[in-house]
Amino acid sequence: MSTRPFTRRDAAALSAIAAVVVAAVSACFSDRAPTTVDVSTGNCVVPPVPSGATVVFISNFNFAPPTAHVKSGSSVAWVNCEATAVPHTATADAGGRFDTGTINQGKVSVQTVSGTGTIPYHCAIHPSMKATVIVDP
Ligand SMILES: [Cu+2]
Repeated sequence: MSTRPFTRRDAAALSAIAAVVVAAVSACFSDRAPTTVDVSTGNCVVPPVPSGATVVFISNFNFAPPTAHVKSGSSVAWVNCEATAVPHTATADAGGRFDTGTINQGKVSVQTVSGTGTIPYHCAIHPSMKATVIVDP
C-alpha cells in the first residue's frame, strides 16, 4: 500500500476551497430574497419576505448558510425548503433571543434580532440541526 499521508498542505488547500464555497454561498443567500432559488432539493419558492431581511434556507435538515451575519435590529427570514412535508424551527440555544415556532414546508418565519454577538441555534424538532446567527452592531 502506498497511501500518501494527509499533509498540512492538503489541509490548507481544503480549507481554502471550503472558504471559497462558504463565501459564494453566503453571497448568494444573504443579500437578497429571490422568489425562486435552487437548493439541493430542487426548486424552492421563497414566500415574500421583508426587504432587507437575511434569508436562511432550510433543506435536507440543514440551515444554509450555516452562519448568517446580520445587523442588530434587522430581520432574518427562515424558509422551509424541504422537498417533503418536514417541519422545522429555528430556536436560539439559550436566552430566548428568537424562536420561530414550527415552520412547515414552503413557509417562512421572520424574526427580528437585536443586541449583538453570536447566537447559536437549533431546530427544536431535530436537535442535531445546528447553525449560528452573528449579530453585528
Ligand atoms: Cu428540523
